[in-house]
Amino acid sequence: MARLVIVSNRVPDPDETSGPRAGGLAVGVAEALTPGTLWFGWSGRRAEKTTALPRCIEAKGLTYATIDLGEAEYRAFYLGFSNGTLWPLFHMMPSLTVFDREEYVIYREVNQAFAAALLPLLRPDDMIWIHDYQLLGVAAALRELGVTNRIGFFLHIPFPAPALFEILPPAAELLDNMLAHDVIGFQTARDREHFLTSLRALPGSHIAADGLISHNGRHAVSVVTPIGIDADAFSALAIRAARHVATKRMIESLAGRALMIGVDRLDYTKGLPARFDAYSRFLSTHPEHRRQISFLQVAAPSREEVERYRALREELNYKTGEINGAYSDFDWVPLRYMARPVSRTLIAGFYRTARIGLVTPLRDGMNLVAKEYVAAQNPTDPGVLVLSRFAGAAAGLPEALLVNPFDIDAVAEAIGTALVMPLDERQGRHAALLARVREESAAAYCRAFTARLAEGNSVHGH
Ligand code: GDG
Repeated sequence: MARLVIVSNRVPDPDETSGPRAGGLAVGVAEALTPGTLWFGWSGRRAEKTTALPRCIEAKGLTYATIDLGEAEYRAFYLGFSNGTLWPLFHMMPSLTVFDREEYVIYREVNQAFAAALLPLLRPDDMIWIHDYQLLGVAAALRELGVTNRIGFFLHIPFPAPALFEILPPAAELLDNMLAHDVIGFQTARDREHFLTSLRALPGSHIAADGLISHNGRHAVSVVTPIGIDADAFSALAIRAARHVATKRMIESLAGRALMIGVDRLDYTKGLPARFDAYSRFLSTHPEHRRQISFLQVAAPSREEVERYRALREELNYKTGEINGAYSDFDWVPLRYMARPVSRTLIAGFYRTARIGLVTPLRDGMNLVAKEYVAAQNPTDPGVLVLSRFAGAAAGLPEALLVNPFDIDAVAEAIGTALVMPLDERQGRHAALLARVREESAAAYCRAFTARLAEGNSVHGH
């Protein structure tokens, strides 16, 4: 068996005993980490200059190889082009997108530095699997260095509609870079279609009837391999967590009221201000339900050095004050807002306690919170998932209450519908959703992608 080499922007710290930090990638690729796997990427640390030699740590049968980013590279590559340009644009928010040519130059250089640092660790038959938007140019840089291994790429976030993608000044170069991979994976059929439509406009590229992409003498295939979770393990965690003293305290504090929960990184793509507005609309239009519900929003801060994220945090502080100021009673607080990370065990226990899971991103590659919420439910008395149509997860979870997160009234109505949904309907929807979450799992994702990557020369033999 060829060794698998995973390349991602952040490599988790193997010493972190508290489990993965807030963020979906580590949850999804965990299944691919069979003994011997090498995981390469940024340590999360900053140094004066980007390090050329990776630091290797062996832990639990895996090798973690990391480099530190220079301060200037951190600003231009990570905060700048990755999270100030690609992140908002790929989530189809052009008005939040800024472009700075110098930042892009440094993005390219950091991608080259990743490739150069990885090169000495590579063996001839390694299968390389690169992850996400920060690293679009690593494969092209590896090819420049003479690497002929199989290289795959998976995009965790949406691929934007072509009319938005073309806004990006280096759009053509990035597409060209993507074609240095043998396999290019997306979360949904829509993302792949957006990519292929953009590709059709790229001079010199050709897409055959069977989907094989040809460009400058190279071949690639595009695949749809939606990411998932280990549903049975998460469900076991939720059952254990339900017996935890903190979960019991949570249930006690509800005093018989229904819990509604949201869990997100504090990110403007997650639609939190609109979600708070929808809850406020629900409270104003459904006075009869006012004291029957408590909404807990956990929002783990991320990318705090990006100005837009700070502004979002302030906006949510303000809206929380508004809602609680207008509707609280001396013995009831409608909105509990925690702008800090909470342990994975507690989150699992809270999901299981919650009658409603509110997952309303404006745009999301997949959204694993939706799947975790489903897996955590008690099948005999399950809660209801309210899910944005614009999360990749919606494509595979049609039995959720699907909403347009921009439509505040519709989300408010869905909260009302979920709150009074009869038991048999909840059970029916949940059984169907759970079957899908178990099927579209992390293991299935890793298996499907690595199988395509391993197909090797048969792809070239088309
Ligand atoms: C990207 C794409 C795609 C959240 N808060 C806490 C916490 N979390 C955990 C959740 C979940 C994960 O973080 C978030 O995953 P998502 O998938 O919802 O979102 P992103 O981080 O934006 O992930 C996304 C994903 O990549 C995988 O491809 O689905 O579309 O944007 O597991 O439970 N975990 C803990 N404390 C928190 O406060 N412990």
